[in-house]
Amino acid sequence: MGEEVIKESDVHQRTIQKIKLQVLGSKSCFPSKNTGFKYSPLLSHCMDIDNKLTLIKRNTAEITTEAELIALLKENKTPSVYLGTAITGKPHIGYFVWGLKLADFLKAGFRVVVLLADLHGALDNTPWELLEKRYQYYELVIRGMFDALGVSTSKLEIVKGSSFQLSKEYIHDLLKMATFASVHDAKKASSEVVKQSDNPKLSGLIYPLMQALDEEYLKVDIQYGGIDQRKILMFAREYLPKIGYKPRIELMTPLIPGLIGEKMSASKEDSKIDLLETKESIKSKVSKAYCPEAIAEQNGVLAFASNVIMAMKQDKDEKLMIKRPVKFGGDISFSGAKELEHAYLSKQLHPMDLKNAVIDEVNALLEPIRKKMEGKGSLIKEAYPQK
Ligand code: STL
Repeated sequence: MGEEVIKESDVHQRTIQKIKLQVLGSKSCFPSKNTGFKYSPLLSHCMDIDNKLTLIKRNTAEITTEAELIALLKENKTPSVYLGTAITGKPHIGYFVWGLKLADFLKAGFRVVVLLADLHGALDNTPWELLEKRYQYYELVIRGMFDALGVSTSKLEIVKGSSFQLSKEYIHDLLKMATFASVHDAKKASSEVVKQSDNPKLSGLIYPLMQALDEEYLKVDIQYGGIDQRKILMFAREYLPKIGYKPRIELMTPLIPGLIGEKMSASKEDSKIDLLETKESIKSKVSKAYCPEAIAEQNGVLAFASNVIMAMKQDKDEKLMIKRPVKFGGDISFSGAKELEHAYLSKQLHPMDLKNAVIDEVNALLEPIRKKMEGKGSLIKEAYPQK
């Protein structure tokens, strides 16, 4: 009775605040001022296991298993994690969600690997002749995204799938796993990730086997992916041990809705904003987006504002400023996702004002990526010839 009810998200926020205080108040951790909450390798030494766990767990949908994660953090070594993305369509702003989570892992002292899975792209119907150019495009744009996040890419390993997936050992293990995995299980595993058709190719069945092997060959403790990867991650957990390798921890974050109220997908133009979208096009797509007043479900504009914009602002101790005419309540600012969501759901913030703020924020966020791609017009044309 009378006790303050503390929500899990508040606990996370308080822990982050506590970490910031610990770190900023400690000379041994931060020799210089003005570091904000950046990704100092020293930072992880100052964090105890509880704080690391809180950071890693924030905004996750599932961890299989949390007990294994805790045990990993307790082992006194540098743990490692990887996220894979297949070279398919074009990277979009949904990638910022995993970029932020990888930044959390870096802060917690992990070795972080980003796998750019070119062969998986081909297995999922990216034309073979475009694969190399698309890979080059992905690599540049994803480096630009980490610039935008303030994460130095020197702290990450960016690995090309085909650089190790064609080794004798890997192919041997792939064939070995194929003698254990049933067609039924491989089909089920890839059903939400690989494009489906009436006459499915064999490649879609090879895809999950290779993704499982990647965990072993990248020598990581954790595979991280969106919750849409769940079946494939569970397949990896089941099948790696069958060929004598240890199962890895699988960690998933929720997907944010696209702009037209469905899953953000590379194949639906209006549902997503490319990492190289122009200012005019961002304005047009966000203006048209599904963003009903006071409703959070399927609201991609609010979801991006909460999960990406507010998360980044909060880590930098900044507020989101929204400009409004005096007749609509005047300028308003928000310190965190919860504050923003509360104002939106209680109609203190109108969709139009949220959209305008998101247009400006996304535009500013993508600027470092545009810079990175300056003078790369011919690469873009070769990677995406029809456009
Ligand atoms: C997609 C979309 C997406 C993630 C992936 C693919 C992941 C692919 C992958 C491939 C190999 C791995 C791990 C992940 O080892 O959001 O089309």
